[in-house]
Amino acid sequence: MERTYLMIKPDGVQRGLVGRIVARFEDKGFKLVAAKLVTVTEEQAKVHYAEHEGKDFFQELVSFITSGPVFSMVWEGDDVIALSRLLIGKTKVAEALPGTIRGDFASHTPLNLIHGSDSPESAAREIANFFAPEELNKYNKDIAAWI
Ligand code: RTP
Ligand code: MG
Repeated sequence: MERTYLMIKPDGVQRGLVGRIVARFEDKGFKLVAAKLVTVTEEQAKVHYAEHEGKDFFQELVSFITSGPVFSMVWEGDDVIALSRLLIGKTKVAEALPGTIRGDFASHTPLNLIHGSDSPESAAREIANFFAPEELNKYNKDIAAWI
C-alpha cells in the first residue's frame, strides 16, 4: 500500500478550504494516516523544496510556505501518489482543469493551494520531514463495519 504526503499550503488554510480539500481525498476513498496544522520552519521548507534549490523562485517558495500555518497530512491507498496529483490538478492554474482542486479553487499561479508528493522517494522524504514515526496512525479502515 502506497503513502503520500499532502500539504494544504498557507493560502488554502487562510481561505478556509481545509475541510473541502480534505473531503475530496475522503470521498475518493483514501485512508488518512496522519494530519496536523503546523507552521513550517525555514529548515523544513528547504528540505521540502530541495529539488528546486538554485532556481530563481526557490526563496519565494520558502517564504510562501513558511508564511503561515499549513495543514500537513499523510494518506494511504493504491496509487495514492499519482491519483492525488490527478485530484490536485496541474501546477499552473491556467492548465488546471475544472473538477480538480486547483482548477476549482486556485486563480493565481504560485498560490496553488496544495502540495502532493511526486514519487515514492519524495513521499518518504517529505513524510519524514514533517512527521515522527509515532504520529503515523495504524488502524483498519473498514467502512462496512460502521454502516
Ligand atoms: P507542489 O510540489 O507544490 O505540489 O507542486 P507541483 O509538484 O505541481 O510543482 P513543482 O514543479 O514541484 O513546483 C513546486 C511549486 O513551486 C512553484 N513554482 N513556481 N515560478 C515558477 O516557475 C514556478 N514553478 C513552480 C509552484 O507553487 C509549485 O507548486
Ligand atoms: Mg512538486
